[in-house]
Amino acid sequence: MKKELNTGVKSTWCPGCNNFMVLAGLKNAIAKELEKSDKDDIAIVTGIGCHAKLFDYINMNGINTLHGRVLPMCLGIKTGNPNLKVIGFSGDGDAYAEGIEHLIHAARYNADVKYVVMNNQVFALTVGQPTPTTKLGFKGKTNPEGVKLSPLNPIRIMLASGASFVARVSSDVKQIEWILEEAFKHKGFAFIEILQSCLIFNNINLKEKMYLLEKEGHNKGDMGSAMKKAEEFNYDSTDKIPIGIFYQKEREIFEDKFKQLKDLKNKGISWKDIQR
Ligand SMILES: Cc1ncc(C[n+]2csc(CCOP(=O)(O)OP(=O)(O)O)c2C)c(N)n1
Repeated sequence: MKKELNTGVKSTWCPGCNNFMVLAGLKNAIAKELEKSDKDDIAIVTGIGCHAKLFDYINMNGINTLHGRVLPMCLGIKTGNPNLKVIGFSGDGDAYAEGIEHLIHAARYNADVKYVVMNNQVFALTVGQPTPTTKLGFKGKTNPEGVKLSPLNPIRIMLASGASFVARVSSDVKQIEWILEEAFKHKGFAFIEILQSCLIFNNINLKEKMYLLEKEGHNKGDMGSAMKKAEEFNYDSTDKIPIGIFYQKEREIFEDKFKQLKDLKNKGISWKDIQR
């Protein structure tokens, strides 16, 4: 099953890049999903950046789209065929700079789309400019005085925007596999942030500051507690970093609000029918 997912394309990620962990976790999760679903009934979308090369290294249908436009593309695929399982991948620049407006509305719409942000806290492919989640003081060639603006807290933004599943994990293969499985089980928009480092432009070890929300008895059905947990880490590496599921509560999905989409869904249309 897993072999089917290989493309044989030579990777241009740096040796040891955390993106390899994401690819491995994704392949494991997809291989499990393929025990229940047909490969042609899953679509992936990536944006522009190092993360986006994922598209070349996994043999699946989908679209490698424009910078910041992963979510509109996911929503387009979903409304074209609501029976497809749709997973989008962005970098933090892609998601929180170029794509931030789409992110807020995607959470509000609550279509059954899974969205993964590979957050290395830097624009990596364009060699190290700060993104909206780069920590204060971070210095690079384009900002020699260091970042002066406080980072966004995307977990809080997602909670406030109505996302029905909000999670963060580290770039650990097992964690990624686990959270993707949980997200597939969830009916609605699932936001997952993978907090990782960029070995070249932002090489920081955040793992030792991380702790699992589940182990601390966090109630993921409670918005107030989720907000409090989200505030513990404001993208400054001095903080404690909660990982796991902050919030999960199912509510009516976008596709069920419109008769046309409901009818398409009930028809059980598959990718193969569209190709004919
Ligand atoms: C509209 C637009 N603006 C800027 C760029 C230039 N650009 C290409 S890749 C990139 C950085 C991507 O960073 P991020 O989304 O964080 O992904 P990473 O490379 O870190 O995985 C930028 C700014 C672009 N291609 N399109």
